[in-house]
Amino acid sequence: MNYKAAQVDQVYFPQIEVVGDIAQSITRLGDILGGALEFDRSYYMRIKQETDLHTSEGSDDARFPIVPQRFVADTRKVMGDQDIIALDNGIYKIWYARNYKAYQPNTILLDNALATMGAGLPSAMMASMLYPDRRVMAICGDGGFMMNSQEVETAVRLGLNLVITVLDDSSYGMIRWKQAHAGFADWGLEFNNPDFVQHANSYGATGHRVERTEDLVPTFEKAFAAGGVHLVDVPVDYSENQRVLIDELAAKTCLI
Ligand SMILES: Cc1ncc(C[n+]2csc(CCOP(=O)(O)OP(=O)(O)O)c2C)c(N)n1
Repeated sequence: MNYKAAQVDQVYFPQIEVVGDIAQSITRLGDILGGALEFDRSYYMRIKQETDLHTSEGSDDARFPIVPQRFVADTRKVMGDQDIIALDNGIYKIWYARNYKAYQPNTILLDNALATMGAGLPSAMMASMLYPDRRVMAICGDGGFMMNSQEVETAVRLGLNLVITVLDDSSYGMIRWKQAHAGFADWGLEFNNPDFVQHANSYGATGHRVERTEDLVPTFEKAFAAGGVHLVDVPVDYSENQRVLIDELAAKTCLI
């Protein structure tokens, strides 16, 4: 249901489409069903409260390496309503989609269909060129960042203001999660990284490594205040993937 007709493709093919104003369309559908869709505000408010409570769990978790609930919450703290995050593709994308509230349109950039790794940094660079007065942060996994890391040179050469967050688990976390979900052994998805601080510095950017969870917000603030291109290497602990994105989800939905 939307103002525009869907762009049908291989992975997005709605079977029934209603093109038009969502509120009016729902009201008219409700009329056809004899008022069965009557709007009960308190019911939806309760769902919203429960969702907010659920997604705020762990946002102050002090563990190091940093758990997803905490790094998403800390990102939200340093980004204003109009500021833009551009996500690459990895398991953190699911955590940002669940936990990061958008207050303005087009302030979370992510590509869901092809989900190409390596796209996060270039899309952040374009956002920074189009909106030089806003804070822009690229958020990448270590695997995805290394697929296009040479673009740090372009960002520095163009004089962009940009923070690149590299979520560092020395592995293809998303595929580890899928492997676990499919009941396979944890196999073949770990790798070694370069020293990201030196890597960034060698391009003329400024590298930072977060060594304590409480340093994440101040490091982001320092980087945005200084201007220019900054890379923040953030060690992450993805052990919550199993509990929240596999066990809890299965228990709550019976869908997976
Ligand atoms: C170009 C490309 N190759 C492979 C994939 C499949 N894929 C999706 S997520 C992922 C792992 C991402 O790892 P990383 O960037 O380190 O992020 P993490 O999941 O660890 O947070 C892979 C291999 C893809 N989406 N795009």
